[in-house]
Amino acid sequence: MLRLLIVVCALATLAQCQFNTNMWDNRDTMVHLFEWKFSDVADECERFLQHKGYGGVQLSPVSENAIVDKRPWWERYQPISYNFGTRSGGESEFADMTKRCNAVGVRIYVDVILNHMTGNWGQITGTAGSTADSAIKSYPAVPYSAPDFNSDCAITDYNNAENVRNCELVGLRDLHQGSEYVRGKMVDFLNKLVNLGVAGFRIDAAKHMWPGDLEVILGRVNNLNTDYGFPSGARPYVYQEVIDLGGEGISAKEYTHIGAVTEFKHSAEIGRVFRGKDQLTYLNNWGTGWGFLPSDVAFIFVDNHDNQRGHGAGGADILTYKDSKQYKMAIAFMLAHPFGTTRVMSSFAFDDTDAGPPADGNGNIISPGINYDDTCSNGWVCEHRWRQIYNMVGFRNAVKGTELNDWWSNGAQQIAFCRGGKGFVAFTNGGSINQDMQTCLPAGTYCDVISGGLVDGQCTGKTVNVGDGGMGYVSLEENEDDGVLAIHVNAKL
Ligand code: AAO
Repeated sequence: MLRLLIVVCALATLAQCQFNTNMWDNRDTMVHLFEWKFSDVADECERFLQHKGYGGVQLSPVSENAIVDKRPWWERYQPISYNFGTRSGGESEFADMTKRCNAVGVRIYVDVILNHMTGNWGQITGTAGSTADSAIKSYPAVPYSAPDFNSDCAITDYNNAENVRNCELVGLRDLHQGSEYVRGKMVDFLNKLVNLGVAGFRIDAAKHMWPGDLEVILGRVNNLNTDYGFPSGARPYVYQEVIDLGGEGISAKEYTHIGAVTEFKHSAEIGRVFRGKDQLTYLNNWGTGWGFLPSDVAFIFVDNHDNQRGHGAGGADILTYKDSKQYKMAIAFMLAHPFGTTRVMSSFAFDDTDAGPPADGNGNIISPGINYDDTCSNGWVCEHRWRQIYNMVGFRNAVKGTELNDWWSNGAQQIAFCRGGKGFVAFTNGGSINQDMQTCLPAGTYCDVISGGLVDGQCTGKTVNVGDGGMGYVSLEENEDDGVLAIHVNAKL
């Protein structure tokens, strides 16, 4: 399907070719380093992400935001200008990061806020020193003034597309993307990022903008900067945040011709299933069979920075680092399955759902510390450094380009499947598996990358002996730390 899209793109205008993630061929997954500083992201690309096969990083918003009392994480979703200068760093740190990450094959994706500016707080100051009078919608550092905005009606009816797109989301000053002047400012901002080496954008609150306006704005953005290793003519990857769990006036499908779209049904359903509220056996038609968007436009995740803390959509079934066994199983399934473009969440620990990232007394973000066993300290959870998660990123890379085959299930809470002749995975969410199974792999001994991993040629976890014909004895006990076993061609002894 992606190949078809590329052909269609080649025939159509360049503006429509925003579906390719621009990752290196042997990589497939991005990680959201939520609230990380640019200098820490750069270090992480070099010391960890490249070695584990991560293909990219999603940053928190990079444009200057209003400073909000007590420094909640969500202040970053209130832009006051398009200048650099947030708690993650300024332009020089950003430029150093894109240079260093691209050099080791890790792409950078920026979360851009085009829908709105700040809430109505009256006179405000931003993280890079700009000031604004949000009461009269005056943002001199762009500059924007009242005529650049829609009226101050509130979003009250998600069944009414006009209300959702022309009114204010939680009181945030709502920009009018139909205006040529406003479009120009946005294109300049996006081009500044492209020039500095980014590979694409998350479009925040895309649902609250008219698809026709977004199409024009994104269509005017330059091709990616070849100085950072992108082929000439490459378009920025675009994934639009459109929450569509069904039953509202706006559908995700209105945006799929522009780029990929966040598939929140995936997040909601995978949480429900791995919490045991559904049977794994029903995952046999995972994807469009569950009402999701087509694979090539579906941008998927188990949790995101909103729904891990009760914002956004998905409700109480969303799995997070707080339910670690089920969470790791859901992520393993997402990464083992061919469906969608995947993102792994990397969080800071929180109890208070408003709390910002680990910071010192002056509000400066504290860097994650790195422990001897690869995990993080200083309040950072670093799910992307959990062995079961990064090893499944490696699994996804190893099986890239294959389909799912040889589906097996016990008719209830146990499943297994192959990815071509390159990988095999088994799951149990109830009962033990102890039997011969078709792994589809060439004969040999394989290291289970969940209970351990291949370290200096030695397997630190369980092994599976595969005989001629692909059969191997699989043992996965109900009471093991993780309800998953995964083997692949790059972890053969
Ligand atoms: C903050 C304060 C506000 C204050 C405001 C202005 O919290 O009290 O009024 O500042 O000063 C983030 C935070 C917000 C924060 C904002 C600005 O989450 O709390 O407001 O920064 O600082 C909608 C949007 C979606 C949005 C999501 C949070 O459609 O775009 O709300 N996500 C993005 C970002 C997010 C950010 C913003 C947008 C703003 O990811 O971090 O906000 O830049 C329904 C609709 C959804 C809607 C939800 C929540 O969902 O379908 O479109 O999301 O409601 O309002 C079931 C349904 C599901 C439904 C859900 C919740 O699951 O199936 O459809 O229930 O009812």
